[in-house]
Amino acid sequence: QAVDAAFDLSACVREPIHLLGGVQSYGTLLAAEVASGTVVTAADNTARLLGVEARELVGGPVLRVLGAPDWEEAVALSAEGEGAVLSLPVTAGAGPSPRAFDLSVHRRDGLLVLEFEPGEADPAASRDFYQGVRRALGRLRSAASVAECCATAVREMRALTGFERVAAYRFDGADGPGEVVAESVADGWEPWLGLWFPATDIPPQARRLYEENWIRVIGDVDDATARLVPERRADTGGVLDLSRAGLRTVSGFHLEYLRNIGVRSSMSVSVLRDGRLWGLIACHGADPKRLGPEVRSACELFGTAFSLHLTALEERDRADSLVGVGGRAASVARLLGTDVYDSLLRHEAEVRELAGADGLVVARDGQVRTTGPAVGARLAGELKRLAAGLAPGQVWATDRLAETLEAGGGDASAAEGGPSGVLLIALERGRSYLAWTRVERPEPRRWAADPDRPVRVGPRGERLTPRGSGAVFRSVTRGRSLPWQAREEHTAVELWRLLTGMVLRHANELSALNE
Ligand code: BLA
Repeated sequence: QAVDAAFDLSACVREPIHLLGGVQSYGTLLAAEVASGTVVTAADNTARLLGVEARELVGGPVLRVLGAPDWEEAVALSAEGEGAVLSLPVTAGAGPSPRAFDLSVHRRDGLLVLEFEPGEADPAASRDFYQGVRRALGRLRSAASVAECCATAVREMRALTGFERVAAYRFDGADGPGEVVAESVADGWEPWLGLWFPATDIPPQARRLYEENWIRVIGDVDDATARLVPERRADTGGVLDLSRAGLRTVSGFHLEYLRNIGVRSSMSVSVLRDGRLWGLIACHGADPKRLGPEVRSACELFGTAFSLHLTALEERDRADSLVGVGGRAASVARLLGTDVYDSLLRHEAEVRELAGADGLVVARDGQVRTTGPAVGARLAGELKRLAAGLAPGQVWATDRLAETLEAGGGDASAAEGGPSGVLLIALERGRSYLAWTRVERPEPRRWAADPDRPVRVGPRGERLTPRGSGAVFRSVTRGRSLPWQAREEHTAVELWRLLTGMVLRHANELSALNE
């Protein structure tokens, strides 16, 4: 029987997942000094795969298990730069029967990291796979909308890899929760489309790592990790950084997570927008699964193509939405008189409608006039402070005012009872601003787990609560308005430009009269 207690989620956030000191045991790893070829660290399963015990390899020459030409090629390939992972087929191992391996190499902390994976026996299979990737890329390119692009990506990725579930998972904010926005799933697996998952499912250090390294494969959640020997380098005392290693062992929390949802193997590929993590293509297998370096790098390439196409489609939608913005802003500006601040309020319905807002705030020299949702004195103070940090014509927008104020060190309680969304534009520097406001729009969400209790503590320690549609938990997200679109932000800038022009013209006319 579960004894419910608070679990310290900060343990997840602090776990150094790039320094876990082990690799997945279907392959093995050596790290050697580049100049001398002396082995500094080896995984404790080298005896099985390379024919020599790890502790015998450490301190000796890497040439004991790898031919000199292969070692030289590995050194040359990895000279591209720290981090780049390249692979080559080799025959390696001591003793009478060396074996074929796919060797992946990269440099880290002055060492050459060598990862050996038992080689692909069938070259025809890898040729077919290459054809498959080309076809998948072609289909991706012809997707005409963001939704179609996501649907194509999951379908093609599943066909290529044979995973039972492939989901496009999109984050709401860099460290926020996320939603399954597209899915391709085998018969008999519960559908996850539209489900939200708690932010804690993927802690921040994992998200940062996934921005750097775009793919990870977990071949078998029940694998006994091969530990690195020695665990700490004799010279530096540090643990080998496995951020770029394809065989990197993963967090025990995450392995339990996968077991909890009945998954035996997994792969995820980063989806990036402007260098930041937009989301992941997450894949689950019912059985252990090995994907060699060639297949991994093809999946990574596919992920990159998906990221780029998605960005291009979003940019195109954004550009389309900006058509006509200038004209609409101009027709409203024509209504306004030279008494700009008064006439903005006289025509408040038209001005408000420009940005699809529920209210307006017009402020100048401490005089604040409002329509729509209430803006109290404290909120007006916060808005004034924010506007003072902007150059004239610069916009600031949020669809979650309290949260944004709090994150910026402001007074979140100032937002209570007022608008949830604000689109603010500075007019005269430090003197005046115009803001559009929106009311809260509560958003119902279906969660795959209780976001307030992702982990429970029972008699045998903490356990991740199961995920999935069997555990659906409903919530309503509060404190948000409809998000502001690029079109609306652009409209605000256009209006500012027109107002500035009007004021300048008027000033010129006045000075002409006075001459
Ligand atoms: C990692 N969590 C991950 C990863 C995914 C998820 C995709 C990347 C690793 C992989 O490819 O398997 C979560 N998987 C999901 C989600 C979906 C999915 C949301 O398919 C939805 C479609 N996880 C927890 C808690 C902790 C935690 C409470 O739920 C901490 C106690 C940790 N998750 C955790 C860690 C990693 C992780 C540490 C990093 C694993 C690693 O790369 O080493």
